[in-house]
Amino acid sequence: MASAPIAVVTGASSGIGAATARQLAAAGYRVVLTARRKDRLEAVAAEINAAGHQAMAYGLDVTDREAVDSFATAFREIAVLVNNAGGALGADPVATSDPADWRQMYEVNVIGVLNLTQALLPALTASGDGTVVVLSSTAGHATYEGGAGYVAAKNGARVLAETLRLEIVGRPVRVIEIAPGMVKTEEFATTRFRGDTEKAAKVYEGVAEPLTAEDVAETVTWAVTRPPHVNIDLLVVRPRAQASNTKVHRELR
Ligand code: 8X3
Repeated sequence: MASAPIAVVTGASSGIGAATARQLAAAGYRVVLTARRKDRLEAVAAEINAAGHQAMAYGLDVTDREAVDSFATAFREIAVLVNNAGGALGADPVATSDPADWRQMYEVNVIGVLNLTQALLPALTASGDGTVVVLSSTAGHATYEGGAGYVAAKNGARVLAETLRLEIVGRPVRVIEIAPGMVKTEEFATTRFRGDTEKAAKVYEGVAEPLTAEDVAETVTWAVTRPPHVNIDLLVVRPRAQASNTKVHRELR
């Protein structure tokens, strides 16, 4: 019996990455979960295996090119790469934001995607039907006050996906961009505000139903499981309460 195709998911220790790993495993992929925090990663992988699916954990920092290259040598063929690792740091205006935050956001949201995609492209091609997913953001499509550093980085991720699709047309590899809007995960806003849970809570204040990590994982899994000739170029997904990055319906008392 042929073994199940491999799906690599970055940033898989929590949130959208963990939910995507769970759903791709349930869809029949052997999932390789990567993230920096090996203990959390192993817990998610163990949970997937306990459910009767196939998962393994690999501690990896997507910004460490040497580590990424060495990770890539373990695979001859990979069916799916989900570039999910990323995030925002700070929400300060251009006039006062910290260049170090901008650099770090560029490193993880853009160079991280570049590192994994470059390193795994040969194995994705060798699979005969490879898929690269880039989890960008609605921030990669329109700006908002206090968002410039993150918006610039997510625009970088979007441009990487669009350009790669042009450059590899004719090869058996799809490039899919999924751009989520407001998603309430354990960590996104808390990381952005450096542990300030009050500020983080404000992001979702009064919003009836922000998207969940599972909602986004479903869109990723749906896009990935279309027949190989169907390329979902871009899928923008927001909660019903969010009409644009800056037009959010809040029910405040
Ligand atoms: C997250 C969406 O609106 O916080 O990628 O930039 S937003």
